[in-house]
Parts: sequence; structure tokens; C-alpha cells
Amino acid sequence: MSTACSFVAQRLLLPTLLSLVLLVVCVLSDDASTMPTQNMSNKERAELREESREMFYHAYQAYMQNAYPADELMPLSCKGRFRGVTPSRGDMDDILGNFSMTLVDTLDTLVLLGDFAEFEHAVKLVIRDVQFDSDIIVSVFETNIRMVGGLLSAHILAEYLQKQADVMHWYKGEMLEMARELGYRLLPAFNTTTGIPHARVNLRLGMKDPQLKKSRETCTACAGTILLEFAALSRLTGDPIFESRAHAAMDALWKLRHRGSDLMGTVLNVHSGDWVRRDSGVGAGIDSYYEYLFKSYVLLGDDKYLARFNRHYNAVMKYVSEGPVLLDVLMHRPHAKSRNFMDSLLAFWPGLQVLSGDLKPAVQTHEMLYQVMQMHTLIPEAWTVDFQIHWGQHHLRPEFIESTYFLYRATGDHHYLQVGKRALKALQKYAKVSCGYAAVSDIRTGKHDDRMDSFVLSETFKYLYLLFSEPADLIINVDEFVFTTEAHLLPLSIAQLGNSTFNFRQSDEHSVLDFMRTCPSSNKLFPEKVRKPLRNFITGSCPRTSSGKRLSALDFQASNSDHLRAVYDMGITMVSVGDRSQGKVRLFHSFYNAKSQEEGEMGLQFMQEMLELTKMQSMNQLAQLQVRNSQESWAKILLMAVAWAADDKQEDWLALMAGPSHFSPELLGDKYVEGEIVLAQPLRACDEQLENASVMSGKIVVAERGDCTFVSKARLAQKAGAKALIVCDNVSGSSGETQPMFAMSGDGNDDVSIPVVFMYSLEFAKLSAQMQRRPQLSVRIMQMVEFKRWQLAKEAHLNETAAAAAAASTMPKKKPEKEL
Ligand code: DMJ
Repeated sequence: MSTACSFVAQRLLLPTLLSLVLLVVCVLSDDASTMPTQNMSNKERAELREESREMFYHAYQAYMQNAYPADELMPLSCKGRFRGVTPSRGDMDDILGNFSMTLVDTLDTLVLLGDFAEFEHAVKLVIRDVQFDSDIIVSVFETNIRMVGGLLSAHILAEYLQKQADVMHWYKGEMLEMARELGYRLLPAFNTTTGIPHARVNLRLGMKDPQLKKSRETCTACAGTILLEFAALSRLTGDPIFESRAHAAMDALWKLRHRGSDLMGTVLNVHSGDWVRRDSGVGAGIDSYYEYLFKSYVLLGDDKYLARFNRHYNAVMKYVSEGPVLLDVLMHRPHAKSRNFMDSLLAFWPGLQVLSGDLKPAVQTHEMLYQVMQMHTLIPEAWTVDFQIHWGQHHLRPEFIESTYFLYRATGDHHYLQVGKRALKALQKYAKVSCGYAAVSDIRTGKHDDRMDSFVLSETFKYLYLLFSEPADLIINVDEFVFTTEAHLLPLSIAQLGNSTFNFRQSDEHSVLDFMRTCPSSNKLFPEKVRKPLRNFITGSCPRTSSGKRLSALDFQASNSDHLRAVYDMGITMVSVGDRSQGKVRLFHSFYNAKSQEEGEMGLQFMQEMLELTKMQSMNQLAQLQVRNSQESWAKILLMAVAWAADDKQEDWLALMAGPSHFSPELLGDKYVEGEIVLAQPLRACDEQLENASVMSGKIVVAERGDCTFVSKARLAQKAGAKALIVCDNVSGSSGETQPMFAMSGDGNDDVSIPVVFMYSLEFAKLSAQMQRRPQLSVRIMQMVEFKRWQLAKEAHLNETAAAAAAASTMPKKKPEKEL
């Protein structure tokens, strides 16, 4: 039986539907043996497994020798990070509770590595040294996933080893008691009107800490990533309070979903249940909420969590996912993208998709992530839709390796071993320092950051080690466990322990149809076949004229001299028409002018493609600007035009490209706004009151980007009575010709009722030049496609008139074979 098959066999204990889905994965993996990926030899795989082990020990020993009992190692200073002692990093430090977090988080990795002696030693240290009665405010979410999860998993494995390996007989459940105590210290956070826990709690004072008086906001993932640990805690201790609080929080969250879109926002008010941030994606702020819905079903067998997961999953696949790309939308306006970048936390998503049985999109998104990695060597903390670095940090996060591991287990495709090898080698080269592994503060410079988060030991190295291990290499059968979001192991047998809050009922929310939608739809799916078309997803759209390859009209760039030569060789002549500055050309093709018969035919094909392209552009294609460098239509925004009449007769119009915003009304169809243009004073338009507010009524205001949000500029212009707002870029030399256009994000509120568009500097410079020449210049803001349609209609009319005139002429004419 293949690896993936044994993975499935373990899951046969689970409710039938889940088993069925994973069985599909099993069938697929059998077929995967024919795939072309370079296989990795057993020898190399074993070497990489040992290298992962060494990486773990290099980091672990650095921590133990230089930082313990601190929560974290600072790998550049080579000392411990203590809360209240080490200079504060602000909110980020809420993760630290002076409870030796890295050691607790790492315990179960020691067991997976088969190092029972060190595990036993570490457990003794934890029991001896770790205490929780501190006047410290900690994050409920982080304390739960790292500390409660770490203690529970270590407890479970200690008992497992007692039975299986005949060791640690002195252990009497001390870590379970510690987990219970810590659980009690987190409980005051759950005393809210909604039952959704506060984000932070004081370990000693609960919510009575005066600093927590104003506590209101939490993130969806923060509140929705409790149930696995709390259910295990209740079932192991017999105290139902934890599980019932966690179920209540999940129920309350579920009620907050948008009833139209089935999406969730990312930040909410724990008392009122109002959404504070309505952005909805699968990355930061929401990631593990989805993970815990699905895994709660797997661990506890409660169908309602599967049904909820499926509802959200379908919504995510409908609105957030576009091919391999995942971009945030607004939960209440799901067709509007709210961000133009992706963050590294979303890299866990393909792993979750594998578990839920939806393999094809998992392969696709993983391939996109792999290309981001290949492009930048390390995956940045965030990257834009055109795969440029948005946030340059690299925190040694596990998510991409985690997904690589799950994809390998499900498919058996050695490609994933090669991916893992590349990730491992990058960490060795760019993150290894003499005292552990250091995060990178900017992958463009390679500069290190003085931090090594506990998840590096609990997750990153664990998943690397698991990826390169055969099941026979492992002391425990991981298929009998669920991995928490911090990669702690909770046994599937927990479901059998029962719980007073637990009910194995057939939920009315459950729908087989919902479930079926998550199954892979094809009977045979080869990951390689899915990946291959995406291989050049990031880089492949640059025009290439490799010898023998025909230049297609789609790839053609008039500014590329190779392209111009290729086109010429194909027998195509270009003739400028009209005003040269507008760059309009007319193409003529003649076999006679082609370099060879073959190139002549290529030229004909090129012309046909050009015709198709022009037709498409003049139709709907222009309605949505395909973001530069993409091959699929996954990242589109409505391209806007700022247009004006070039002459007094209003016959000739010029237009410049502009980007829309997510917070202002769309100009649908051929709707437009037109008005005299006026510059805001001050130009940044961030002050309470605009100096020239009195002259703005009914006009189109221009404000410069910077100092405050786009939406606050819009509110100010709107308040002054403006008809529309144009925001011009503050970076000189920027242009929509060289940069991807984007839609300006808002703050989730719907109060802006005037159209707002964005212009890059070079485009705006042209408009500005016009404004200087014609102080009362009036402009029209509309969809670019509508502007083009309007121009085409005018041109068609002119051509008809010219054709009629030509027909009337008797002069014989030599026509080009094809004209565009
Ligand atoms: C981990 O602490 C957990 O995986 C969590 O769910 C989110 N991310 C970090 C690692 O990136």
C-alpha cells in the first residue's frame, strides 16, 4: 500500500464520507507513479531527513544552552527573550508569558525524532520550572495553541511512551494538570456578551487588569482556534467547561457569517458581535478558524463542523480563490477585492484542502507558492498580485512546508520532496546562524532579525522531518493523530472518550451536496498535469522570441526591438497613423515581404490573432485589466479612464488610465461623471477642513496620495460637495504602463458615495499639463472599456464615410492582402 493509502486506511475510522474523499486521493496516488518528476532516491531522502534533524538540534541546543528558561531565543544576541526584561516589541510580545514557551512548544517534536531521553529531561524541566501565576497579559490564542496544545500533546505522548516504550514510569499526568491550570487562567476571557473570547487576558488577574478594561476587538482566527485544545482538555480531565466554552465561541462566530456570501471578516467586537474589519480571505486573521472547523469535525466527529466548513469553503472557492491565487474580498461585497497582495500565512490552505479531499486546487495554489519561493528564494511575508515583494520579512514560518508535506502524503509525487529540499537548503543558506536560525528582516537584503519563534521548532522543522521520513522511520503512527494549528498531536481516539457537550447527531446543517462539492471532480488527477500549465505562471508571460517559437500577437510588444524584427520578417509592415504621440499603428501583411514561406504563414496567423485581440479588446476584454504578467484571468480590476476633449469641438478625446476603489460606487455601463477639475488645498487632503472647500461643489477634486488613507481623502472631498475624486500618486515616475493597476482599499464602511479613482504619476503629469494649459478643464471619469467603445463607434462611423468616398473613386488601387 502506498503512503497515501495507509494515510487513508487510518481515516476509515472516521465517518464514511470523509473516508470516501480520502480514498479518492489514494487512487490518485497509485496513478502518480508514472509521473515525470525526478524521483528522489531513498538515500537522498534519508540524508535530508537527517539534515532536518540536525537543523532541529542546532536550533534546540542554541535555545537550551543560551535562552532557557526564556520564552524564546534571540539568535543574534544569543540570549533569551524575557517578557518585561528584554526591550518590548509592543503587541507582538503578548505571545510571551515567561513560561518557557519554546521548550513547551517543542516537546512533542522530540518524541517524533525518537529522542526519548531528551523528551524525558525536558518534561522534567517543564514540570520543575514552568509556572503561570504571573501578572502578565498574554494572547489567548497564542497561549492556547502553543502552551495548552504543547502541554496536552506532551502529556499524551508521555503516556503513550509509558505503554509503548516502557519509559517515564514516574510520570503521573503533571503536564495535563498544568494544561488544566493554564486553561482556567484563560477562561475569564470568555466572559463576553457573545461568548466569543477576548483577545488577551492577564494570567493572574483575568480580565480585572485595568489595561484590559477597553478590550473589545479580536480576530476571527484568534477566537476560532480554541476548540481542538479545549475539547482535548475537557475530555482528558473530565471537566466539560473548556469544551463547552469553545463550542459556544464557535457557534457565536458561525452566526456572524454574512448570510449572503457565507464569508467571515477578520476582526470583530466581542461584545456587540459587530465586524470591525470585513476583509475576508484565508490568510492572516482568519486562517486557523477554517482549519479548526474542519479538524474539529475530524477529531470530534461532529457533523455540524463539517457542514459549516463546507459552507465557508464553497464561499472561499467562489469569491476568494481565482485559479491558484487567493485574494481578500469584502464579506458583504464579495465581488470586490479588498487587497492586492497575499500573505504567507495562507500557505497552509493547500494542506487543508488536501485533508478535505480537494486535491486539484491544492496542487495549483501550492505551485503558485512554489513559484513565489523560486522567484524570491524565501517566501516573503506578503507579495503582490504580480508576485513582487509586499512585506519583505521571512519569519521561518512552517505553512508552505506543512502544505508540501500533506501534498506529498496524499500524492506520493516526488516533486514535493524536491520542493522540500529546496526549502530546506534555503533555510540553511539564509537563516542559519551560529546561535540557531534567525528570521530574515528583508529577503531583498538578507539582513537577519533577532528572533526565532517557537513555531520554528514545533512546526517548521517538524514538518521538514516528517516530509523526509518514511512511516517506518517514525516511532508513532501520525495517521492516528490530528495536527493542531501549531502541529501538536492530538489522538483521534479522543472522540471515543466522550463528553457531556458532545453529540454525534446528524445535523440539519449537513448537506451531502455541500460535501460533494469539495471532492476532486476528475476521476484521475495527476498533480504534474495540474502543475505544468502553471509552471510559468509568474515568469512565463514575458515575451520570448526563442528561435523556432512563433511570436504571438498576445506576446507582442511594440517597444521590443526583437519583436519588431520578427514581425518584419513575417512580412508585416507597420505604418503610424494620426498623431504619432498616440502611438496608433496600422499593420499590413504581405507574403511577398516575408523572409520565407513559413514566416509568411506565421505573419498571417499573427494578423488573425491581432484581429481577434482587437475585437476582444474592443469588447469586454478592456473592461477588466488583466494584471501584468499573468497568464490567466485571475486578477482583474475594472480599468477606469480620465478623459477630456482635446479640441473645442469635442471631436477628439484623450484618455488616461486610472484605477478604481473598493469603497466608492462603481460607474456601471456607460455611466460617467463629468466636471471641472480642481486641486485640493492642501493637496494631500488629510486636514479636517480643506482651504478651498467652498469652490469644490460639483467639481472633480484632485488630491495627492499619502499622509492619510484613500478613504479619508474621499470623505473630505465628499463633505466639500465634490462630484468625484482623483487621487494622484506621490511616487514620481510611477506609471500604469510599468506597474500593475490596483483598486484602492477602504476601511470596510460604505459611506462614500462619489466615484474615486487613482492615477499614477506619469499619467497624472499629462493631465496636469492640460490643466495648466486650460485652467477650466473639464474631465470625464468612466470605464476605460466604455471610453474605447465610444471611440471605436466614432471611428467606425468615420471609416464608413471614407469607404463610401473610396468606392466612389474610379482609381484602381493595389490593396494590401490584409489590413488591420
Ligand atoms: C503558528 O503559530 C501557527 O501555525 C498559527 O496558526 C499561525 N501561524 C504560526 C506560524 O506561522
